[in-house]
Amino acid sequence: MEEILDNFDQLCFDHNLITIKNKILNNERLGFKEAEIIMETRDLNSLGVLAKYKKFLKDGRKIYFVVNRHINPTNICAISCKFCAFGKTKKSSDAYEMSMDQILSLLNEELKEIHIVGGLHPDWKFDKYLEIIREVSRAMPGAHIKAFTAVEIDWFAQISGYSIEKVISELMEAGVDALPGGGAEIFAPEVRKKICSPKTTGDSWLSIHKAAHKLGLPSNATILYGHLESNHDVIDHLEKLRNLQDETNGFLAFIPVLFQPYNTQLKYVKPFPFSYDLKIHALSRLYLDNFPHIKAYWITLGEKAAQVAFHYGVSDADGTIISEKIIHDAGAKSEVGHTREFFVKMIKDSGYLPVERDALYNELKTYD
Ligand code: V47
Repeated sequence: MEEILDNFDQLCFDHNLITIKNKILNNERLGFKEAEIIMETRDLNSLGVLAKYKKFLKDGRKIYFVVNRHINPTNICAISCKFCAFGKTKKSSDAYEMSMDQILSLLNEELKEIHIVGGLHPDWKFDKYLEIIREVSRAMPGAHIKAFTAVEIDWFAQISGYSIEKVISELMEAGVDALPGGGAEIFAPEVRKKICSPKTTGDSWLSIHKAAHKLGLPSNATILYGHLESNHDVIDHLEKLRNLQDETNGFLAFIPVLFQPYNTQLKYVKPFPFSYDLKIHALSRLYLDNFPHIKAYWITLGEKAAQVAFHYGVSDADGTIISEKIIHDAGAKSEVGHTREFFVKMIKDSGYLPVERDALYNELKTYD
């Protein structure tokens, strides 16, 4: 594997990256200073080589994907976050609530992962959410259910009076197999206050995932980037996740989510250059050395940019999704879903080996 780095020093024109390369070759952990160098470098290709090297050590040429579907049972939300275009009040003409029949009609035998998240409905009881999980689980014994962000779990604890641990245990009993990574946004309190002040704090998000891991429930983590954050905020976010992962080893994947401004109260935010997306993905791979996977979330990146991100440390392409709403309400330009065949071609066309997986990264099929 070292041969990937054979000519690194000759080709690299940011000499600070050579120090980082030596640390990576010696399997030494990167610190805050090295992360800053990564975020400031102009030698993107050399950075990509380092992230690709780290990815290859873990998975070789494999890029994973899953046949999955997103279900958002309601967009009615008791809180309003400035970055979000999905949440609606009950009175809004765009508000919706899905019936159980509508939810169940979205399922089919092909699905291996069902991702369920939605608004914090002001009238729904915790039992209603449990019932959704029970019914989906009953209808889909061959699929994993990845449901409810830490923000929803915090809400369920408030409306039920249960502890976080009791809420998580009830969800697991109903059929939840993993927690999605949403709601992490950015942990830095000052920026979090500006983009989503009513939301669960960063510390609570972390403690809910810690509780889930302790109860044996794996989860993902995200960062929402491309709004008001600084490089320091990004690195601090990764540092907190790396520390928690050292403690629990419960995270499966990290997902950088690029902010989409349309229809949000942050539409004045100027777009960042594409180099910033690539740096975030490469830094995630290199800094989160204890996370099994980094995802390219093609919904926010766009399909072509996601293919480029495969060369910047990414090992997972998420999946078919079929019908994405949350990010498309905020103007995402990607398709709302894709077929299995699309992923096989997309991954092969980028020079990688497509591996179909389930929600827990068990390998189902390799497409040679
Ligand atoms: O946390 C909302 C994001 C997230 C916007 O765990 C926005 O496998 C960009 O968590 N621009 C939910 N993002 C998505 C999410 C996720 C996605 C894919 C896979 C997994 C996983 C998790 O959606 C929220 C928030 O960060 N979001 N509005 C917006 N305007």
